[in-house]
Amino acid sequence: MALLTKVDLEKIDKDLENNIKKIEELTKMNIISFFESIYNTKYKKEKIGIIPITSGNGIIDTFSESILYTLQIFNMDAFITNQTDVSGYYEAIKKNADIILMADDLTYLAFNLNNKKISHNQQATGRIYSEILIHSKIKKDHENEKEVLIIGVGNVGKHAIQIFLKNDYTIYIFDKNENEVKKIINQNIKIKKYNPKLEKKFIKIFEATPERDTIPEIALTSDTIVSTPGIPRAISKNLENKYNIKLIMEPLGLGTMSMIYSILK
Ligand code: PYL
Ligand code: MG
Repeated sequence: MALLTKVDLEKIDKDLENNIKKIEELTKMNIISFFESIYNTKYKKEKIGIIPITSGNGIIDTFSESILYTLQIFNMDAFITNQTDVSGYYEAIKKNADIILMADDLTYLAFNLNNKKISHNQQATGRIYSEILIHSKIKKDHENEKEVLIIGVGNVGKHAIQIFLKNDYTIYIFDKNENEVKKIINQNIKIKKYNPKLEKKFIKIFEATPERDTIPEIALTSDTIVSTPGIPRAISKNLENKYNIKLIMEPLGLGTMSMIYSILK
């Protein structure tokens, strides 16, 4: 999985502000109500401890601070431990954290000590970016509302497929890894291999790959909504402008909020 860099996180305040506004416009819901409705949970002042972890590639500059910033704009009671790793864990427990947030290079988790619920960033990210597309109100006359193009069927894309299947979508998938695509389309009749040559248009596109510009122009229409946690960006600025794409793309905050709401009571 691609590791975030300080550069990816440097505009997280603007990114969160812009994406929250777009999500509220698309879903016609207040963002908090949107999160609550997905998991049927409510935030009740749980104390959240963020623990910097030095393993593997080590601490990512502003990673913990970006998480703290996100939780604070949602008025959550959060803190970053002064210590890292095991000492940081000890410090968080001594400071009565109800929820622990920490990430090494493979796993970014949220754990609720009270109800023992745990969430994984890849699952929570696949969930939130899919739900945004599912709950987007679009113009009536679109025949293919319950169709989605999913580009990238890695760990995040795989979770997205499950969410769309649960919502009875027809899913077109594309990935460089042909074997992976074959395995997945054999799972379910509602999952089809995307073929750009058919020049099919999509109003809903989900992308989660570590490559840039992965969305083919031929799939775009003027109303297309692109929902992507993928870094670098899945669609160029000029295509975004040319088709007036509604782009939901933010590096860490939305996935973090999804993790938190998934483990509340
Ligand atoms: C959770 C992000 C989303 C995309 N890639 C994932 C990533 O970069 N994971 C690595 C996170 C390492 C954090 C570091 C720290 O600062 O505590 N151990
Ligand atoms: Mg990408």
